[in-house]
Parts: sequence; structure tokens; C-alpha cells
Amino acid sequence: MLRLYRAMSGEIERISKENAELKQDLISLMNTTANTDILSSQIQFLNTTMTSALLNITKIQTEKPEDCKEILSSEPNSRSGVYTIYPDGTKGYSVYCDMTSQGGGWTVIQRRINGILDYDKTWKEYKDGFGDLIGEHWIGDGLNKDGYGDNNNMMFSTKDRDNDQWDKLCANHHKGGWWFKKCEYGCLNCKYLGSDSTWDAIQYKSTWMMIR
Ligand SMILES: [Ca+2]
Repeated sequence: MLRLYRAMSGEIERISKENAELKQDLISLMNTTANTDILSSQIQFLNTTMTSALLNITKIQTEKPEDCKEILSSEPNSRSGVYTIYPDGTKGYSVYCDMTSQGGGWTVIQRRINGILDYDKTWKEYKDGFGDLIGEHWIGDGLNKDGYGDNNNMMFSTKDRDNDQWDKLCANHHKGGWWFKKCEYGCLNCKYLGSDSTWDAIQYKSTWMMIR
């Protein structure tokens, strides 16, 4: 915001200065001779200056993309990778953007590739985010626009915060934080147990969660 303000105020200062100079020129012109050719070229110059200033302001404003979709819209050739987004318009967050799957522009909120990262984390860790953006990771809240409360209208539970409807703790049972109700299927953060699985729930080794 400060950067935007500085850039805009710099632009405004420059225009004001040019306007003042122009005014001075016009006054001296009027004081000497009514040279319409010079006047019209001055007006044209002012128009060009204004147009380019407006373009610059627009460019500065779009330098703070809200999400990956906006990045792809302004730069259609953007590749998948780590970008800074500004979900609330001020604070920047690093995220991985998937620019190819189904039209691209996806902000990745969770990514599991090979099970190397432990998802059995605390509430605070889920809130802050963990892992490596170019590898397995979970981004913290504040980025997840849907928040932590919209899977069967359940609140998010972790090993240290029980918001589920089971008499025990689903997050402990499945070794991962999720919007558990009574430990139902489909937990994408739960531990992958491979062929050793004794859980009745479906296990996932490789998953992506993305929003657009
Ligand atoms: Ca419980």
C-alpha cells in the first residue's frame, strides 16, 4: 500500500510539475503572441502525458494481484510457480500458482506428492501454514477464502483442537487436520498408510487442493 501510495504520489507530483510548467509556457505565450501551432502542440503534449500517467497508475494497481487467477489474466504466459498474492489488497503471501491445469490460474492451498511431509500438525501450524511451496505444503488461513468451516458445515479439527462430533478425536485417529464430522471419508490431509492401512477410510497419497 505504501509502495502504491508512493508511486501514485510521485506520478501526481510529476503531473503537477508539468502542469505548472505548461501554465507558465501558456502565460508567456499569451503575453507575447498567440501562436496557435505551439498552443495546440502543448495541448497535445498534455494529453499524452495524462494518458501515460493514467496507464502507469493502472499498471501499479494491478501489481497487487488478489490471487493466481488475476496474475494469469494480466500475464497470460505466466508459468506455474511461486508468486506473491494480496488476498486483502495489502498483505502479500507467497503461494504456488498452477497456471496449466484446466485453464490455469489456480491458487494451491494443499499439495501432497509422495507423503514425505507430516500433516499431523497443531492448530497453530495449520493456521500459519507449513511445508515447502514448491513441494508438499499447506498454506495458512487468511489465504483460504472459504475459511476453515465449510465441509459439511464442520469446523476444522487438529490433534490439539477437537471440533468434530466423534466422542474421540478424528485428527488423532487419522493423523491429520481436517473438517471432520465423525471421521468420514475423504480427508486429504490424513496419513497415507499404503497397503498397511487398517483404516476403513480411503487414503490418498497424492493430492492437490486449489481455489480459483
Ligand atoms: Ca471429538
